Amino acid sequence: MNEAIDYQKAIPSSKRFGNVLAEGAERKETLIQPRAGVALTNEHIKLLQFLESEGEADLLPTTVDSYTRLNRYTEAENGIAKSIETGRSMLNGFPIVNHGVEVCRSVTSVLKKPVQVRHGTPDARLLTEISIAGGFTSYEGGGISYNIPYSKAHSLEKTISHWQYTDRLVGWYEEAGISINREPFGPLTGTLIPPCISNSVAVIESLLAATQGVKDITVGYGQCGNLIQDIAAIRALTKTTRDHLDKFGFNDVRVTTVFHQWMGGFPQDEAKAFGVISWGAAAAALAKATKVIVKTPHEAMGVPTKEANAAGLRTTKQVISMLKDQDHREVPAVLTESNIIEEETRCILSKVEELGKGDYAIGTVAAFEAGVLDIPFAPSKYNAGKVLPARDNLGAIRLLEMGNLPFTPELKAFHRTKLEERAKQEKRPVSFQMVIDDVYAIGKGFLVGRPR
Ligand code: 8ZB
Repeated sequence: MNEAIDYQKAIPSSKRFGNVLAEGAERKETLIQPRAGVALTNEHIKLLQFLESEGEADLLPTTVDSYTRLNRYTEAENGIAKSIETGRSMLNGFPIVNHGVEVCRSVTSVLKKPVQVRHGTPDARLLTEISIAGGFTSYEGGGISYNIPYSKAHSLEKTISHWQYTDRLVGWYEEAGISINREPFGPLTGTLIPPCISNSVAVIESLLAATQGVKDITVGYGQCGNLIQDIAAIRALTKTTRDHLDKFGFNDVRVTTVFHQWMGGFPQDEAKAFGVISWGAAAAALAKATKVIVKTPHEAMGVPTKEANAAGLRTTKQVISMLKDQDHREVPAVLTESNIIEEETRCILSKVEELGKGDYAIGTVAAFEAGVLDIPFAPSKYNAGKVLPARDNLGAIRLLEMGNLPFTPELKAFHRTKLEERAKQEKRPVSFQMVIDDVYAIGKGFLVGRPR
């Protein structure tokens, strides 16, 4: 620990993730960040340097491979060996645990920009230890957001406890004077998630992190596609997170936001994919998100080449720079939508708090059991799976099945009315077919999945 603390202390301020975010927020400038990771160290360094120079990235990632995410280190080792043998990456990310602390330092130290670990690991305790000692200054994930959308059989009690370990480790660094940025994974399953559900999870994970001593949190949200709803969601997310942290005495915790460009199915045509990317860039800029996570024209195909990755970044940079002087957060329609999201989120969070008798960790487990928290399309057997979303007539995401979400009768009626408007327009009843049509719509070139 002491050696790692000394190593972190020597990292210049311009390369500390939290500082760069805070400076961007101060300038009201949306920063851009890609996803990227390959198996071998030299290739990974070249990839990140390319995204820095040719992609104009403000912030860098190291995306971890799927074996490491599942703690399958022997298979990760075989992946490294096969990559050396074949001369191409046989893993879908950089296996941080197998490479170890010194190799991680050789990556993080050679770059100009701050680097964050991005993954999807239910039990990330060892990965966190190695990552922070390895010089990364930001770390993604949380006990809910890296469990329920990612896994079938990990219990929430266990993953919340595993992530309390990660957050406590970050808290320990904080107490030694080193700030490590933490980012709960906002988009969850990335499939038609209503903002109130992702915002609720983001607030809970922020509270759980702050409880363990985390001081710098970036809360996230995945683009829905309706501009008003997207800006409102980021506005509500900022407000609700701040309010809840303050309520529990965490006034000294810094909050920034991340907007994820469309996380659902993409068109295969690269030109059309750039259209989707641009629309996400516009929404992020108009919402004044602190940073935007950028997609690539290869999204429908798989892990992108470095050229495709840089192209997504430059497309985004162009739109962001053009919109930097426009701020749509106080537009009347945005305020109306933001108030609805805030009210829905309040309903969910106060029920979680009640179920946990003031303890959000206990409340979260009880809330998932009761379906008070319910993430659409999640694979986990600990998720009720009763909630079904669909788009309204303007493409905003509403709820067709509300399961056991603790909404007021007025909120329930609001969702029903919105979907009835669409049903009338399409001359078909509100039904599961709408859900299916919406899941595939963007890949086919539309936002709302209308009947042909
Ligand atoms: C939950 C995040 C999914 C997104 C991208 C996927 C998808 C995963 C890599 C990557 C570049 C990688 N992703 N692994 N992008 N390099 N090694 O994360 O394409 O967009």
